[in-house]
Amino acid sequence: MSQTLQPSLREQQHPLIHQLADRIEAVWQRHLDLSPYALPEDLGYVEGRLEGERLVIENRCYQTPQFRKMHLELARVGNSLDILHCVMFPRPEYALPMFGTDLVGGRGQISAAIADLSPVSADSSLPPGYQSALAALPTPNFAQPRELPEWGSIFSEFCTFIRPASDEEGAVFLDRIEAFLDIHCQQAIAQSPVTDPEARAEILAGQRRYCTQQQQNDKTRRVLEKAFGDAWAERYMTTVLFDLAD
Ligand code: BLA
Repeated sequence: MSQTLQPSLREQQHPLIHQLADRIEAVWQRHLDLSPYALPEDLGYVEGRLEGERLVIENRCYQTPQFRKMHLELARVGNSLDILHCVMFPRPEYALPMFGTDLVGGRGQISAAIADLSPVSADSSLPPGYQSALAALPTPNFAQPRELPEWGSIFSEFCTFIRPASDEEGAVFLDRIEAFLDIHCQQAIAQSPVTDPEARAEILAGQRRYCTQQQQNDKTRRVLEKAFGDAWAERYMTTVLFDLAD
């Protein structure tokens, strides 16, 4: 019997998720020297059940000279929940912020669209090159901005968290995230690695703070716990979604 090729998950997902996934990978390929990054072998493609519905998770992971791990995850629960999650983890020798984005939606509507370049320095400030490039971007006025949860204190002043109110707003959000990524890749490839062990320790501490806060997102945890159980969710959140360099 001939094997049918599975269509990629993104083709079944909300158009905004599909488009953002394509754009993230295009920016990465345009600027960076990508090599594969191996996830724990049982966690590349995962299927579970959530309240009788099928939960599918598809992960793509790369690394580059500047980034320890660049993770793009697409997930779908039955026909009711669509998720895109992406985080770029710089190597601890690079004083770079964390890029992260999460799009969550279902039944034709995206309810949460968030993206940020989050600082890891001890004083929680972005490097000057990021500050000026981000401040020079247009600042769109979205009709439905959303309030950050308490653990969201890790995000920068440029964090964009909205419920897109229309297709036009979705497109504006996509352009802004692509601009974040362009700036991030350009800044990253122009950086020299730090050699001072104290500087490296500060970067690692900042990344640890970021991951510890993100692990407190109960909305993500609950979806994973319901589909896969508490222990699996804990392992997934700490080794795949928000892990730390050794
Ligand atoms: C919100 N994340 C959510 C929500 C769900 C998930 C169901 C609630 C949607 C809503 O309030 O409208 C679920 N997200 C997931 C799951 C995965 C995922 C299951 O990524 C992975 C399998 N989250 C991130 C990153 C950021 C992030 C990188 O993974 C930001 C850079 C943010 N997600 C984020 C925030 C919320 C959210 C701030 C809102 C939380 C709240 O309102 O309490």
